[in-house]
Amino acid sequence: MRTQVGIVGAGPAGLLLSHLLHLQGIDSVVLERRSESYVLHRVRAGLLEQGTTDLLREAGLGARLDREGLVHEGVLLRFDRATHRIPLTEMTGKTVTVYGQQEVVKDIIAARRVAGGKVYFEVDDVSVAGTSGEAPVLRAVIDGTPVEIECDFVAGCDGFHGICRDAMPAGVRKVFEHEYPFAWLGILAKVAPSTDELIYAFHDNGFALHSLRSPDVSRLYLQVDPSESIDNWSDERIWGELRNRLGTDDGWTLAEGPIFEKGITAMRSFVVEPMQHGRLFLAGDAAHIVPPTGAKGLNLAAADIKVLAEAFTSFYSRGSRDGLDGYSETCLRRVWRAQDFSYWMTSLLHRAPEDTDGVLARLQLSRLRYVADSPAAAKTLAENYVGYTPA
Ligand code: RFL
Ligand code: PHB
Repeated sequence: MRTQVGIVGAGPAGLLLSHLLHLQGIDSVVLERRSESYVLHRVRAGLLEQGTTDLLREAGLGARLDREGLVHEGVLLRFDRATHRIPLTEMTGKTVTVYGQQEVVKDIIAARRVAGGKVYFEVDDVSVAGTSGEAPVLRAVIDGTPVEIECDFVAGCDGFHGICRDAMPAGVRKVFEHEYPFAWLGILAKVAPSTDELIYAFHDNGFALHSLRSPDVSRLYLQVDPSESIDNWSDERIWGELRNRLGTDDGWTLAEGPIFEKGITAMRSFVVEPMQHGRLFLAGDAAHIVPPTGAKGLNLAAADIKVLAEAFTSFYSRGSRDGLDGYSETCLRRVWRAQDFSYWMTSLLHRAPEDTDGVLARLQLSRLRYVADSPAAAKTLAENYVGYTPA
């Protein structure tokens, strides 16, 4: 087999890249380890920046997004049992949209099918070779048959646990990593959201987030210890803790319903530099992980892919290597901005286990009051939350 761009991973990054390349007449092959059903049902992100929804729309992927996506013009901070609204759109002119990551993935897979795109699921033993030279090769086992795919370029879109990052020579890559002393317990529940806008709550027992997926599905999260087992969290305990951490003095109540999905996710910040070597380009979670508090992971993946698709387009249409050569530097500026914002949001809202004398909690409360009171401080949160493109 031969293709122009060999893509490892059919998450949002890999699928979007293959779709954008197709629109420019560039051939690609996507190799995915998991089944199509697994990829379609993996519950993850939910909040899309305007830059991401604009990109999806421009790529012809906006029809269902425009019908079903919930457009938000503000976000709520809750602390001291009161609510404070940050008017995102008033402050930045931009909106954010609630639309589940698996819906984005579903829309792109459908578009790839219509176009006869080559997306292979349940592919085993993917390996990458020759990316330092002129003729990279992807090897894999498809339907029990070993295959070799000659490529002009390889895009490593295989997430945090993928194999492409390690295909970069060890002497070339540098990893930056920070682990947090907490994790998120996330649920999906069949109940109408008790809020129109996302609520980020700071509480003595820890952080809580009320998000949503649709008019009748709520998505909620609780800060827990990273060693926690989901078996210790009955539905009653989860709702009790959510009621407690999200509680207010103004009569607001949290509607409860059947929980149909729950899981615990560790939190880390991770960046590999550079994001490219030779003919190998890393994008999305393969190159960087952010803690979910800033809702940046999927949006960063989409931003990488926009830059990479444009770089391949100018290479194939005009023979220019400038975009490809500048890929890592362009992406890393946005990645580090998002890392800083995600770290800041995480530190603002989570209870630190080491804070035994309450000094940190008092500093956090002071910072939260400042963000709620000062338009300058609120605007800093707002312009990063809706997606900031560094100069
Ligand atoms: P993915 O989605 O992990 O896809 C990588 C794909 O590569 C496949 N793969 C392989 N295929 C072949 N051979 C191999 N050896 C392979 N190894 C791996 C995998 O099976 C997979 O299909 O990475 P991608 O495409 O870079 O997308 C990144 C996003 O998924 C991620 O950043 C977001 O989900 C992060 N995130 C959020 N991001 C947001 O922008 N907004 C949010 O509100 C938000 N909330 C979240 C989140 C992530 C969460 N979790 C569970 C980590 C909330 C949570 C709880
Ligand atoms: C989600 O809806 O899953 C979500 C929203 C905002 C975040 C993280 C996750 O910051």
